Amino acid sequence: MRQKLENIRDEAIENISKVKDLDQLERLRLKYLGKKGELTQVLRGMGKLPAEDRPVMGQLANEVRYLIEEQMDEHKKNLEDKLLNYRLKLETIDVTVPGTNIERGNLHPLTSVLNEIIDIFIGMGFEIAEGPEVELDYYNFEALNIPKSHPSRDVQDTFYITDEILLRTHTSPVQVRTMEVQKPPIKIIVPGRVYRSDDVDATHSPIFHQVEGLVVDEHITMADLKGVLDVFVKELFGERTQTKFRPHYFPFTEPSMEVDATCVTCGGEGCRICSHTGWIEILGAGMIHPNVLKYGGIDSEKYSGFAFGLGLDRIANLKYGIDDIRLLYENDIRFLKQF
Ligand code: 2NM
Repeated sequence: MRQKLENIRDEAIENISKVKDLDQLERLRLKYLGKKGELTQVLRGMGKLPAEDRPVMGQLANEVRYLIEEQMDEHKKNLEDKLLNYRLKLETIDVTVPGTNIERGNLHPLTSVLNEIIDIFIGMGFEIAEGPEVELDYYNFEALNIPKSHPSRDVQDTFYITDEILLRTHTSPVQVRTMEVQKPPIKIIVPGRVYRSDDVDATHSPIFHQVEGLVVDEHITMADLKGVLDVFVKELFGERTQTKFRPHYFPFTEPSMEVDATCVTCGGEGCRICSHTGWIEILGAGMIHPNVLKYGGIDSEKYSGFAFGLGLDRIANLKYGIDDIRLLYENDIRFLKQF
């Protein structure tokens, strides 16, 4: 029996030292120390020994058991340490590695300028109105007092879809639609995309953007028009900017005028941008023609109003020093990133 115990002890120690993982170790534990394990079997056979041999063998068996357990515990701890170190190494994060740059986008220059313009008019109590880009001839021309023979109705300028349907050439039809459904006081601006059949060059694009405004109430005069537009121009281009109102003609306003501002580039000294005049044309405006008020269902005896319009693309180009409208539509990221 002593020989058996010593064999088990030596074999177990030898096997334990070769174990590579915790599963293997557990299998060895069962092999020697489990219910049907080799050492357990030997202990069971202890009863067949002569009584005087039992204490010695019992002690030896306990020593072997203790030794095997000790070896296993120690080996287990080694394996666990190795596993932990391996995991820690795998999960190492080098916080000094440079991060990847996330590029930040920016608004299109047309969007930035439109946002600025909207803020200015919101500050003066205006609301934003919008309407369809595919429009009826009636709203685009007829209701704006533009007679059938007027040059701006020429098929050369307008994209017609049918005889009665077209792509709007300005945002004014939205003003008429608003008058139809809203009683004065009306105080709106209408930003939007408009279409004209122009050949593309540095200053023309068949698609461009307008912001138009409309104010209708009792006792509205040209003083209101001048006041609102002067404040607008000063807020957009700077407090020192001056305005000049020049007589003009539009079919939908009477009287009509164009509004110039002192040149944003030279401050009025005269430069290439303002063709050495010191002035730059910014807006068209006028007192709404009584016929247009009537088309909008508004009593022109009781109410009066003014309207104005500007080309957003031109204003954006002036503000940002862009010299070609085509750049606004090419979506070249190298260009757009600059604003
Ligand atoms: C302009 C210039 C002057 C204008 C007029 C109207 C309406 F619908 F009330 F008659 N809307 N927009 C207007 C007036 C537009 O753009 C250069």
